Amino acid sequence: MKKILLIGLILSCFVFATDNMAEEKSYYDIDSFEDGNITDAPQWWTFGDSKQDVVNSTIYANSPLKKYLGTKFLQIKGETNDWYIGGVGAYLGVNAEKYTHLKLYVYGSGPKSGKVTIQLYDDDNFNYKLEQDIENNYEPIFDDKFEYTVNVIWTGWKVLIIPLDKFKDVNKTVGDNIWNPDDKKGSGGLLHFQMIFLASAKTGPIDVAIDNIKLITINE
Ligand SMILES: [Ca+2]
Ligand SMILES: [Ca+2]
Ligand SMILES: [Ca+2]
Ligand SMILES: [Ca+2]
Repeated sequence: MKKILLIGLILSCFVFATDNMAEEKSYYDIDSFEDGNITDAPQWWTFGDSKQDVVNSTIYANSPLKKYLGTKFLQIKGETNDWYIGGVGAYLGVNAEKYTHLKLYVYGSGPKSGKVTIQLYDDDNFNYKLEQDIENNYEPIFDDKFEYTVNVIWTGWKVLIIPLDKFKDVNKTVGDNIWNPDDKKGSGGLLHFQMIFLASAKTGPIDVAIDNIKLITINE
């Protein structure tokens, strides 16, 4: 009797543990900016002339999505006379095979808020590194680069859920041209996550904000 009870207990612990694990592993947090800076967890690098600040979300106290922003989010501003403004990127090195969508909150300040090109780089030569050609705009030498552009034309916060299969390989002569961010053969999976900030016209500003960047799994 004691033995049966013990087995029952072990079984229920196991079910509980696997349940918990399934929930925890159904998404991967890239950043929610709650730590108040972009130089830690993850350590974002920045480039170009865009100005990005972690801002207190109380300024959007009236937004229906405010409660999901936590206390802070990333605000992006800047301007250009030739489309490109700047960007941010982070090293992830994560096996992202099981994720199906990128989910993020994007704030728009009207029909000409700007554009965000999101870039994903997967490791195709199995070394956890993105080798870049510094003579050629830091393009990858061995690994794939996938892109998806969000044209921010709305006002207020919006939740975007972008299927990863909407990202297009943009370097057909480099990598294997397949989205395969797994850990097979020692691959580092999804190496870099980058966002490039652009104006909505050749000359103009960007005025957007971003929060709660996650990879998620949606079972269809
Ligand atoms: Ca936040
Ligand atoms: Ca590599
Ligand atoms: Ca490629
Ligand atoms: Ca690939």
